[in-house]
Amino acid sequence: MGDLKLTTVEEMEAATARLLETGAKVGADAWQLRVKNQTPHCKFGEQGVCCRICAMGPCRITPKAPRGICGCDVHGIVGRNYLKFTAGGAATHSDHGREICHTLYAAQPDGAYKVKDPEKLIRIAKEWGVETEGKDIYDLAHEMAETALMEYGKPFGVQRWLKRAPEHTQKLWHDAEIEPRAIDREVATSLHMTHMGCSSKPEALVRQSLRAGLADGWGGSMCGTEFSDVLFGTPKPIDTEANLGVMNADNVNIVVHGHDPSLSEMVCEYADDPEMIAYAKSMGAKGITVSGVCCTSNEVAMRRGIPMAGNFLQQENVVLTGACEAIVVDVQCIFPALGPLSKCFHTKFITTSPIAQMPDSDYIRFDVGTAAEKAKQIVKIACENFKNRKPDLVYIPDMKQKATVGYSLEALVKTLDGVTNSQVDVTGTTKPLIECITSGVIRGAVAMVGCNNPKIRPDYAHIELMKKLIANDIVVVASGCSAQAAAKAGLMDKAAKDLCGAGLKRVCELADIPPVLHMGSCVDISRMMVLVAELAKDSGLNISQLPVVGCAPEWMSEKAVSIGNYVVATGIDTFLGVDPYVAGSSEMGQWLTEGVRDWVEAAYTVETDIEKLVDKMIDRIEEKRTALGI
Ligand code: CUV
Ligand code: SF4
Repeated sequence: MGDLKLTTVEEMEAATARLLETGAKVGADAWQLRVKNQTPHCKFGEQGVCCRICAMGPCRITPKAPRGICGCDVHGIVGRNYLKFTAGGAATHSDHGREICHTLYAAQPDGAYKVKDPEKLIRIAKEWGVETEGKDIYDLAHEMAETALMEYGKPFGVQRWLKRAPEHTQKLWHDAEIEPRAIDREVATSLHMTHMGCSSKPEALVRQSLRAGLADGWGGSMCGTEFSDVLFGTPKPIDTEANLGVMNADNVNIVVHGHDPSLSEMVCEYADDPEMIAYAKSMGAKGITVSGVCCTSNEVAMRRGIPMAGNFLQQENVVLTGACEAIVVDVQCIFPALGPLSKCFHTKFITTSPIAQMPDSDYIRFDVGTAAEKAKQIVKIACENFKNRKPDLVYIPDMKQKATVGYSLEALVKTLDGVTNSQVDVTGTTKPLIECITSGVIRGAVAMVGCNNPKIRPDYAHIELMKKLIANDIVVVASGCSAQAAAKAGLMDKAAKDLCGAGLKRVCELADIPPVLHMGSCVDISRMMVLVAELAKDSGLNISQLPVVGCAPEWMSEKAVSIGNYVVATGIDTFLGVDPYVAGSSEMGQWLTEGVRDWVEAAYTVETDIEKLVDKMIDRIEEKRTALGI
């Protein structure tokens, strides 16, 4: 194992500065400039005290005007805003999950989409009590897809996946009346509650925020993860690379960006096709390089080892390299800035989803029926665009790190089994991990998730927190842009074991894993929920007793708030580095950081000082250990 030299945030910033020079040359702006134009932000908005849900407003709460025209106080306004924010996130993740179910419904043995993990499909079918015996696997896939789609709108009952939680957790949810019913219903109920003249009581708004979050994490997101695995394969450890240096100046560079793997899987498939590679060569390139940005990148990295060009706030950088022939996007977290930016270069900005349409893009509508054809068309366009590159604008920072990714729950259980060499059955258990934690070899675990946000020095919080955690023998599971920050820095290189405390280092060596484990995209935080559920069941503890916390130090999206709500509701203390626009209401603050603990045995901590944030997490983990007497 070679010596590891981490890529520092300073180095990444220097590379960005160099790319911004190219931008200045061609008259492109970038988020760094737009942040300046938007600063200072509106104080009312920041505190969550502006209400514009009816046309008597907008009403802004100040000491002199403590109530809106309808009489709503600041707590009601902040609370409604918080619930609306959550509903937006829950809707988004869940709709992504729904798209995956539709893709599964269209899977055919000779079609573009196939069932790649029939075993997992059968396992879920049995879990759901669907008859599998003697059934054709595609018939079963279609039946399961339809059953899953029903979860979105069924008139009665609660989410099927809830049964995966320990009984204690299920009881807490039931008693707190936060078991999510149909997914769409929780989103609609949230929007109903936040309509003018409905709920203005923080307790009720927070309760529904947790329920809508659970509809996401234990509903729509779980559908997204589980059925993506069925369609595209359950991730296994695989080597890849990360950071802008994965782009190749000699090749046609296609960058996939967004979230839904249905598109990126097909693009990767055709970029690998000998016919397409020959076509790229006929255009003067040496080959085709597909790399990714944001969660769609995580999806294809986990399953195919496709390299990760960057995370959220690096999306403009891929175009600024001047070497991007096409940036192909599906849904979510895509900067509308990519339209005008791509016009400053030869880059084709290709939008594909009716859900994410943007000016200055080429819209190639992608659907399951024509997926193969459209993917091929996209790859061809990129190849043909190679000749339009302006060589004097090309600069790809020489910056990349090795990463081992692909730690689905299934893979993790299998890998960690090697640690104790205990004889466990084929399906495996989390007992080896529990042994490591109880013995103190590993002190605990942190789920690091979420985006970048210019309010926090991008990637810095993710990377610094992770370094400190692993040095303290705390294993990190990561997803989303947090995982990409880790990979870009080098923390997913197995050699990063040398940055760990002695205990975690030993575990990394025995299991041959990096200390920061990539569990996937943001919908894959559902994998983390199943992991803690299994840990609780296998240890006989409640989830809230486990020395495990969640953290989103640089989050920015509505989805992240929905995630935070379901992580807390699952019994995991969650630490945020950015305030979710609730600072304006002491009552909302009280509910989120303390009140919810009575219902779900966990709560939020908001701490914008990164040093303090990490210490608070470590303290919480040690408190939990002490309470267990371990
Ligand atoms: Ni879905 S939600 S910026 S890509 S993690 Fe990345 Fe992850 Fe946030 Fe978006
Ligand atoms: Fe103002 Fe009430 Fe209307 Fe909100 S709902 S804009 S507080 S009048």
